[in-house]
Amino acid sequence: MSEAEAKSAAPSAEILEWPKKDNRRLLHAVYRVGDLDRTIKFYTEALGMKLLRKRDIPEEKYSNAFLGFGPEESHFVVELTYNYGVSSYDIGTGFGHFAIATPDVKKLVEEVRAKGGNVTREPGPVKGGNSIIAFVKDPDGYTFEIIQRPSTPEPLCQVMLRVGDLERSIKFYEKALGLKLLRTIERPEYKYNIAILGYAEEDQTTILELTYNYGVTEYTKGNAYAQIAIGTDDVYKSAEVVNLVTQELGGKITRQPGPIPGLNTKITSFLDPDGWKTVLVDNEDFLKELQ
Ligand SMILES: N[C@@H](CCC(=O)N[C@@H](CS)C(=O)NCC(=O)O)C(=O)O
Repeated sequence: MSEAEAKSAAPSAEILEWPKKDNRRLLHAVYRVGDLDRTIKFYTEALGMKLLRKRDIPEEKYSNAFLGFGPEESHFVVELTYNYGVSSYDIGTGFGHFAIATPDVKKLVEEVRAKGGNVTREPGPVKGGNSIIAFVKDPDGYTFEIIQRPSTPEPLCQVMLRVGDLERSIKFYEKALGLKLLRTIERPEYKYNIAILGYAEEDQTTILELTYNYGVTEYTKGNAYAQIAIGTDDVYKSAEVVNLVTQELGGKITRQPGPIPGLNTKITSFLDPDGWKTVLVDNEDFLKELQ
């Protein structure tokens, strides 16, 4: 490398270190539901979540409800969106599931069944592995995987999305977001591989599970699932990094960093190479919103 090249490479090399130094956490997953009360009832009565807050924005004709297993200051939660008058959505083929960890999968599945929930896969060892899992569907058709684990600080433990090129996605999420690759699972007998990415250990925090099915490079996104939000101490620096990484690996910034009009919370948002959306939210502004 010539001296001039070294000089021009230096700023981007330095900025690329930012996501690893930043104070990051998965904050919430945002998606649309056809009836807020119906979903709140199912999540609180069958899945054991708490209703944390609700807000109605009549000028924009939508309402939100936030649910999870603990306060938003320290837990990952779901942010449900109800758009006035829209009672159903297309989930598409790319969205996989949310997951709930529980010490007793059978017991939780029986509670889901007792509340009229739809159990799509009975409790038992995962095909090709040992962990005990089950699948249930919520009233809108979103899948929840129920995973048997000892008691954990974060029962809402995964968001699973399907991707078309696992290596590309791993690189993207490591570089653009500073997520750590915690482990990979290869199940050639079932023709899929998985990457588990997180900011802390899998039994302590919510992780992003990316699934690659052999030979499948594209999925439909539907209009139901929206995005994951992640906290950052600096949306501007974070957006600079994402911008550099999208030039190498694909994806694009869909909202330049800055305050949201009216709310003043600073955010930036972008699509990954598969088109999955992430929003980076200023940590301090987010805490102010909660007060
Ligand atoms: N083709 C599957 C690949 C992922 C997969 O199979 N995941 C495991 C859980 S890690 C599963 O759903 N196993 C089904 C079972 O054990 O019944 C997909 O795209 O969802």
